[in-house]
Amino acid sequence: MNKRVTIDPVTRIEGHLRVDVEVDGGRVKKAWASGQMWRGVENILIGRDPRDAWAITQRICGVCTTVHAIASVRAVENALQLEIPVNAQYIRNMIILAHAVHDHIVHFYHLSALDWVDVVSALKADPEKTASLAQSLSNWNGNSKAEFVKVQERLKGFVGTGQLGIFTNGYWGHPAMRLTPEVNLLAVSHYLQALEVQRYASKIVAVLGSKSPHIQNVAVGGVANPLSVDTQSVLTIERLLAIKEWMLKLEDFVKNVYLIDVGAIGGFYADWTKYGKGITEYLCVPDIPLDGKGEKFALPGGYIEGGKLESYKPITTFNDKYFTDGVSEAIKHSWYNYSGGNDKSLHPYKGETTPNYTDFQDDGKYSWLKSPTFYGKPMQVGPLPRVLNMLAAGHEPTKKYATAALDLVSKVAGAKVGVDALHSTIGRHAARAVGCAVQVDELINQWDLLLANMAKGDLKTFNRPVFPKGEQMGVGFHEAPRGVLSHWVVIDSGKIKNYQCVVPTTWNAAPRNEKDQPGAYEACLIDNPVADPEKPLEVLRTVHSFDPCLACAVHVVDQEHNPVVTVKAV
Ligand code: NFE
Ligand code: MG
Repeated sequence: MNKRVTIDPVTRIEGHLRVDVEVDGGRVKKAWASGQMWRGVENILIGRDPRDAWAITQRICGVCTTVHAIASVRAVENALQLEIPVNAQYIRNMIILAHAVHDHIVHFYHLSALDWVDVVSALKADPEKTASLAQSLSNWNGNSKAEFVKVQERLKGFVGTGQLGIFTNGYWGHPAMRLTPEVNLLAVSHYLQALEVQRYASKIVAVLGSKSPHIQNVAVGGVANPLSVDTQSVLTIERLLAIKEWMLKLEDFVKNVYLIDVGAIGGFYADWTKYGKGITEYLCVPDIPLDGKGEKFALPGGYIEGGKLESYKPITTFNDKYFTDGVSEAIKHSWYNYSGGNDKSLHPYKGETTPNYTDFQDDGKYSWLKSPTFYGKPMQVGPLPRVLNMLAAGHEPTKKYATAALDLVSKVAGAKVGVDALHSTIGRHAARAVGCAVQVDELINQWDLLLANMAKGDLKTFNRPVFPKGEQMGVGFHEAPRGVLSHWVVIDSGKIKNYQCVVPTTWNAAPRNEKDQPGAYEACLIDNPVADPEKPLEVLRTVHSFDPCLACAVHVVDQEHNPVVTVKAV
């Protein structure tokens, strides 16, 4: 018998997401993803100075706080064909990478691990056994028996008072929870350690970006950090050395804890390589530009068709028309109208943002998200597309970390697990950790590049933009933590005429498009198991594996239409 399950709101994400599934025979047969709050940042930008857009668009989100600033300045620079000093590129790159590392650590441990880790079960663990297991996998200095005893005591304190604090309301004891008490204790300990470690990434962003969350140092034309080797008031060698130390702490944690935990948990949950595949059209953009123009990148990107790595088609520069021409957004199932008809799909330079709320209609309009497509097809974006594209491009560091992660999964699972297993719910977590290891190495590399360039006497960080009369169009893309982010700006004589943000979570959490094809969340949920419709943990596993950010996806709260949230798990 068909059962409808509505999860509203989905928690441990950013923003307001509703997910509906129809379950039959313990499996998901149909799914809907719905953005439940309207934002309209794009409309706020009309008529403004393009040099201010980065500060406004950055307020789209409090999670990926830096990414809209970066995409925005890149869009305006692209419209002006303005080159920026390479030092500015290195400083922006360090901010981007530190932010990404932060985002991934927090997502795995604090937003999603509790879908897989039973906190209450950790009370039954033998800390000695946890220590010997942990030490067999990694030489991280937080893996001592004393540490695990301490964490277990803390947990007993929580549970003894009946107050689980941050651990309240998990699906503890759910039949889909499969880890031993020892592994659960290990994971809970690393959850708490990760809270400490993530601060180092935020400190890097704060020092380089002058503030975190929401950096203050970018400018159309570069960055506002004056570099100097001999005054205290600017970005000095002393500060840069402090940053380097924090980078090394992050490197230690990512390689010796995060990557290992994902490999081990992936091995214990090897059956989850069978679920969550869905859309295998994988889009990723190149990032970490190594020159002032955006023609050379440290991390490759492109498009993979139907999951076949050999179909990889690279996106090569900030001006690559292959990317620019391919993107379009539909609203047939979204709470908007298009002046030319709601069955149309519009290129972002011609994009429209006109709200039309109807309530939730299964076969009609049901989301505030638009449906982006690349050459007419819905895409999956994010950590998995990123890693697969980098593998397809022959990126050596990605190969190294992907091999290490899959070898560990195979060892724990007791069976060979290959790249194919990545096209799945648990594979998305593994890919995020692999990408994070690549990013932490590149973070350190960008520091080296900046210092080497400063040593040559180049301290330049800003080229002044000049806005000509007439119309210019530009796109700024960025491989944000959740995937492909692009900002599209049309400038008319120094003022913004149109602005569209096409955001990672919009790609992934999109409703059906103009051809009624489902978005990535919707497609990935099909055939997902659901043991107990009252506690749809397995649905949350697949949705959380994308790290949803609905604040980004539906970019100003509409006071009039703010819908009442109903929580029901039927
Ligand atoms: Ni608000 Fe974001 C990222 C952007 S969203 S978190 O990464 O852009 O999908
Ligand atoms: Mg948009």
